[in-house]
Amino acid sequence: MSASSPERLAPDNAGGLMWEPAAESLPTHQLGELQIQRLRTMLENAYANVPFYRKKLDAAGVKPGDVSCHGDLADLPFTTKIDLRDHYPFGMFARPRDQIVRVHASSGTTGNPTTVGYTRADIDTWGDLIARTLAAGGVKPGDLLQNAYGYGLFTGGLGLHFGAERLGCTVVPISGGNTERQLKIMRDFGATALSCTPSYAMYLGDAARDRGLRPEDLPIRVGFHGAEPWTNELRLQIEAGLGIDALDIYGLSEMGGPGVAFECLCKAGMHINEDHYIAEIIDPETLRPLPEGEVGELVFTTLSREAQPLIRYRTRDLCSIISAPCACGRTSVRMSKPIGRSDDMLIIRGVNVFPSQIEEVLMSIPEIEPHYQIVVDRKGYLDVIEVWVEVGEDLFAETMGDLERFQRRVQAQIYNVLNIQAAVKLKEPKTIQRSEGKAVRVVDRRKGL
Ligand code: DLL
Repeated sequence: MSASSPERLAPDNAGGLMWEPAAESLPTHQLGELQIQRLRTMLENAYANVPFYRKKLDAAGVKPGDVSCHGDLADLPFTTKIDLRDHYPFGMFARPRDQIVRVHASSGTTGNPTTVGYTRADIDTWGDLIARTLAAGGVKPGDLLQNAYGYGLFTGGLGLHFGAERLGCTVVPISGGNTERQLKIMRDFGATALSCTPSYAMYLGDAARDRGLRPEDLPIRVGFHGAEPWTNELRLQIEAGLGIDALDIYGLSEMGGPGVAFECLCKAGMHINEDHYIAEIIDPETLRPLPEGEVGELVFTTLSREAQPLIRYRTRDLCSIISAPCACGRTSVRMSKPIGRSDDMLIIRGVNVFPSQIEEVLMSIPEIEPHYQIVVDRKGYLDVIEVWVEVGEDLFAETMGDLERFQRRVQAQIYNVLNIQAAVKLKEPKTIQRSEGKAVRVVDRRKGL
């Protein structure tokens, strides 16, 4: 793919643009053929270069060449986060290290994070998929994207960044936080597009209002929000607060990051980039594919990733697939907003947190008893997390100052491991409710998600 040239951009039927018009509006039967062709190449890559997949495919009795239609997908083995963790850091790579130009990572289950590798071609493809995402919101060269996703191992910051550069708009790598500066830069530089989590977009809107700024005082026109679940009600509030079209974008580190699916200006579900990912919906209990339109667990198979092909990766996100044609003219199926997860992963301000990670930190501190509770709530539009921990008699007999110091130590330890600011509340011995069955470790008071 060549880099940015405005001629590539063609209008869609919804007021946005298509970055790769031919690919984005490919007739369904051609798309299906392309998927099967790419699936076979991908399976050959996985079979030849990833010992884990060779073993798995041999055990399933499937050779890459056996796959000739979408129905054959069901014969392929699943991949889970645990598989990635077991092959940490680079055991799932299908290319030697001298061809890997970037590594990202996401917080995983207890212990190791999951790593994601990219070849040069993978980075270019990722850039194209993000360029599609931004173009669908009408962004083009001359626009200025204020990228307030976090930069670093998280895929949001650099993912949006490279895609914006590929599209040819101006990108401001401001990263997250520092609201005062965000609002100043937005107005001084004339940002026309914003990318950040939906909760931060809401927060920015409120902060602008508190400073007497009206939506029409802010130059931004469109926002690209994802990395955490959000509702259509929140969309309306973000749109009113900032005076923008707020679009949903979806992705996960294991699939390369954002750029897996995106909304067009019809705002009627997220278009899955089906020429690069095959999506299935399965029943998380029986693992059988579900009929179209039913809510189940989303499973993705990568079609073009060289460095890290993944077969039937279980995202744990629960949603449904919409295959009715979209008015924008794109031919890909869409996914509904994820309505929950089939595991216990919490998403706190865009950061993935497994309760087991918190438990591990707590249990490494001898003064803490094995009784704790994680309370997640929403203050205004931001998630807050409290960790209630029971401490032993000895500690409770200490002075107030000692207790506060201890509390800060636990908070710092949680921050070091999970990168989240949790308020630690120390509880007297035997005050956290005991359970007769499964312990209720997590109390999620956020509504509507
Ligand atoms: O959150 C990638 C991303 C960055 C997506 C920026 C969009 C924008 P992870 O940190 O690996 O990757 O988290 C992936 O976040 O399995 C979902 O549970 C959740 N998630 C991501 N996007 C959405 C969304 C990035 N639009 C996990 N709606 C996924 C709901 C989302 N949940």
